[in-house]
Amino acid sequence: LPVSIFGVPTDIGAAHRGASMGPEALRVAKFAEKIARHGVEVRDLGDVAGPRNPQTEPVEGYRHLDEVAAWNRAVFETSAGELAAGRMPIMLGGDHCLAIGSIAAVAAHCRARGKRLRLLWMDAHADFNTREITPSGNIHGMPVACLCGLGPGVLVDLGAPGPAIRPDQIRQIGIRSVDRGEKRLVKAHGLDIYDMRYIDEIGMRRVMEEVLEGIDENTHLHVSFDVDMLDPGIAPGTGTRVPGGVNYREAQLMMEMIADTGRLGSLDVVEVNPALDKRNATARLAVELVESLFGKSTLMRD
Ligand code: DIR
Ligand code: MN
Ligand code: MN
Ligand code: MN
Repeated sequence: LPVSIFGVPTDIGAAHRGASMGPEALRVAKFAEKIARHGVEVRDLGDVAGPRNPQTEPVEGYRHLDEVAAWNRAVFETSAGELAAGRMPIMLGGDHCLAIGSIAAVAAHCRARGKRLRLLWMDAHADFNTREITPSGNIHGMPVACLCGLGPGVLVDLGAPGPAIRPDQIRQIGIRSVDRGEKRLVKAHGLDIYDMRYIDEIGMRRVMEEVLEGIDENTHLHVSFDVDMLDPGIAPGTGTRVPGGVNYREAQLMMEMIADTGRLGSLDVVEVNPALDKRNATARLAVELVESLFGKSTLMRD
């Protein structure tokens, strides 16, 4: 599949400022050039536009809801356009609230074409908060809930009215920070969560086998990669660091096993915050991992 990358320079849904510089940090790390080395045609569409960050307090449980909705409408349109053109959209965030628009577009595309959607949510966080239970009001803690229909109409109904996806289409990996009310909610909705303890206990290889189980020729795989899934020791440049994350070898194995399926259809790379980074290390690591997602490996294996 030919690839279209586009930047979404905003931190509208996040706790810290600076993820708005993520797209440029990833470009400085040669995102497009490096994946092009692996035999894919890559086009950089530049950045999507949206409102500035007003830095206001949450209103009825949501911070910056109107602005988050505006950015997500723009993301939805861009992703939907690239999918319709037969290309693979790669969204460079920006904070994780933008995955609502990108995944709503993928879900609509899959529905129209009779494709099965599998969503791999790589994150330290479950991102399953709602206005009633959020400890922060930050919408980057809510995208999975919104995609499952738990959220405001302006975000839930972006593509078509009603939930964009069902919990059984989602696999979450790397999770180690779930808020109190959020724990109850993920349990109630039966989310499939491969948390760090599970990874420690059974190992990343077995985790990825389970996560990728049942994928066939008709499956569209969407990877939503929040770089805070990675251990902060190797990925310090992100706003909500949580100790005890996925290490370098585990992350490479994840990406290589996904590449082996040949079913990657779309990708988000989010929460890179160069203002908190050391020499752009986090963007550089993210690019290296995305190269593995596109088939970079040390040896020929077949
Ligand atoms: C926390 C932090 N769970 C919140 N969330 C996220 O504010 O809802 N950080 N997603 O990346
Ligand atoms: Mn996230
Ligand atoms: Mn996170
Ligand atoms: Mn919907």
